[in-house]
Amino acid sequence: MYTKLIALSAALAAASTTCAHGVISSPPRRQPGTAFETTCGSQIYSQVSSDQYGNQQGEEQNINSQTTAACQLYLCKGLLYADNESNVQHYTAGQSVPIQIDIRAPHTGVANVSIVDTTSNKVIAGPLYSIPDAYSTAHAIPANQTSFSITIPSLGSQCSTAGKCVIQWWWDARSIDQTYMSCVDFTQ
Ligand SMILES: *[C@@H]1O[C@H](CO)[C@@H](O)[C@H](O)[C@H]1NC(C)=O
Ligand SMILES: *[C@@H]1O[C@H](CO)[C@@H](O)[C@H](O)[C@H]1NC(C)=O
Ligand SMILES: CC(=O)N[C@H]1CO[C@H](CO)[C@@H](O)[C@@H]1O
Repeated sequence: MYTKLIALSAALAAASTTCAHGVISSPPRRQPGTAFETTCGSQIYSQVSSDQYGNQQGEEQNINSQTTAACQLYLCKGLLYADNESNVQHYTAGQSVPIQIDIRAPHTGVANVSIVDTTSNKVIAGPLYSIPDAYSTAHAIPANQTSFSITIPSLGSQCSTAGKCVIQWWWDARSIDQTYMSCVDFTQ
């Protein structure tokens, strides 16, 4: 009986650490698919497919011999354009793009939204929106942390090829070492 209780509380603790936390809910975000599975391994793929709200550090725990050098967990949590070719938005310079964030479990941190070049994993514009006291557990989350707009800058020809650029939402909760990313593929 005692052993059963311990097993149950361990299972509940595991559930509460894996059940969480945040994604872009609109525009359509990068989704897991077979290219991601091949690149990062079936364990990371299963984890992200069953819960897209989880953090990058959680994925790291499932790195194994199937995880290739091309798996970049610090870029869109490893999700790939190859799985999202029919999922690309087109934005013009100066366009205002509404962003919706869905938070399942808050953790106080900082968050921002930037344009990232996926070939170099470098921010090429931004932050376009910054949230210094993000998704706090200390007070109600202000509406402008989950619903806001960004203005797409002029990017020249840098983002003319699909797959090259993403809008990346980044949320970092240092106090608990959890980092969340969610990406929208787009061209300009
Ligand atoms: C966004 O926030 C992260 C985490 O604090 C930080 O590392 C990154 O430099 C920020 N991005 C920009 C473009 O400032
Ligand atoms: C969000 O709204 C709060 C007031 O609720 C304001 O203090 C803050 O500056 C706003 N943040 C941004 C990024 O506009
Ligand atoms: C959500 C979504 O649109 N996913 C698409 C990503 O791209 C692949 C490959 O083109 C499609 O099969 C998915 O439907």
